[in-house]
Amino acid sequence: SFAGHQGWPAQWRDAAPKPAYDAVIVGAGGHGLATAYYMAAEHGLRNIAVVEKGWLGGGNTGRNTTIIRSNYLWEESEALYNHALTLWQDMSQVLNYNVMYSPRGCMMLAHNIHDVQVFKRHVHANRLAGIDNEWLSPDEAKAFCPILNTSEHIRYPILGATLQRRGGVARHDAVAWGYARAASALGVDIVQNCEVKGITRDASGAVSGLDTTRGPIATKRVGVVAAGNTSHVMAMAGVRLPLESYPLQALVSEPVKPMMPCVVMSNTIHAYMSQSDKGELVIGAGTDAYVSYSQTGGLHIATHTLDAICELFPMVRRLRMLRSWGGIVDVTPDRSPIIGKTPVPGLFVNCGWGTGGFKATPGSGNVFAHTVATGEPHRINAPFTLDRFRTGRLIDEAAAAAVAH
Ligand code: FAD
Ligand code: PYC
Repeated sequence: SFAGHQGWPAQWRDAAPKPAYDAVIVGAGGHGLATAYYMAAEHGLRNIAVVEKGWLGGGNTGRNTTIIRSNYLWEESEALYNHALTLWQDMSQVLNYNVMYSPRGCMMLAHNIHDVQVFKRHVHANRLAGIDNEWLSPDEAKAFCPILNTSEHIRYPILGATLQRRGGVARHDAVAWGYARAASALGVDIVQNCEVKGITRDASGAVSGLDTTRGPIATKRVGVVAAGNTSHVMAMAGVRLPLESYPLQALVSEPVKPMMPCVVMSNTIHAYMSQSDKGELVIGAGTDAYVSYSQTGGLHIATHTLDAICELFPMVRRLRMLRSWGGIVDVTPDRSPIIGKTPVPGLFVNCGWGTGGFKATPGSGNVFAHTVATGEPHRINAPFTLDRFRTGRLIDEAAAAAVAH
């Protein structure tokens, strides 16, 4: 190439599927790749594969806006997301791959009395659990993020904000690539362009294999990590899940010099923003209002978000937008994920992360690896059962999910 980048070795083996494996993970997003990595690294399973219908990291992992935080309300979620946040701290060293984790602080804005009360409740809950989170006055919020418009005369004035200083961003592609390279080096087969079309079962009803576009694969253990497509894949085994799938959109501006020191989110007015290392402002919306598998999304959702962004950060008003895109997010009724066993022996599922699973990637992979490898949930994902929608032991994180959905 004209840049001189020639002859670089492939970072992972482009494997062809073998006829049989000890376990197969469906979906090579960050969660699936992390699962395979920890299954190999921590549980010694090497005869395993990750099968991916497209290209590795091309799903929501490559489409998300990379916000990382662990300021959730309930103890179950605090344990899960904080497990992930702990693993983010030294992920670059563990994988020997720079994932550019940047704990620059994640601020969530309150615009009405309800927001103030709910966010203060989160701050108290987090601090009781030993998780950093603090309440800022409008002036303190402006001191932390000087481009914020804290005027009392805007349509939704800022009444205060929470700040999790360990929150921040990371480079999404690098997370997928880092886990892929490390897993491949441990012997995991990563098979791209391999769509799962069927899940086969033996006479007892247990999983016996997968039908894929690259042929049948025999295996007694399958972990489905197919965000945006979970309902379809699980239906192949006759399992119905309480999921609704929505488009979620994001967009980036033309690159500018550093101007935005942290992440700012506002659930109430459906907008959030950070600045990438390239200089682009990374902006996102709430979900589209209807269920759909169209990644296009409604234009009015993006324009409404830009209205809110322009009011919150008036100095960006003349910037041009470079690109916009969408991903499909699988949302559960309590806005918490499902990570665990299913009614089908040998079939495990990790899904329902909705708008907020990127931050959980290392923790999710770590506990799901334990679940698939041992057949039993890790203590951290034990509460995140499918069964909770029958027993009523829900983990309601609708407020902490932060992005309106
Ligand atoms: P994916 O990366 O989507 O991986 C699933 C894979 O399964 C895909 O590659 C897909 O091709 C594959 N697959 C599906 N069906 C099959 C099949 N039949 N056979 C084989 N393979 C199959 N979260 C945050 O924490 N912070 C954010 O700032 C954030 N921003 C977001 C912004 C947007 C616009 C979107 C769309 C999402 C955002 N999220 C965010 C959510 C986050 O992206 C997801 O929760 C997370 O990336 C899910 O990871 P995953 O590895 O499970 O899914
Ligand atoms: O979960 O923090 C989040 C998030 C931000 C943008 C989309 N999801």
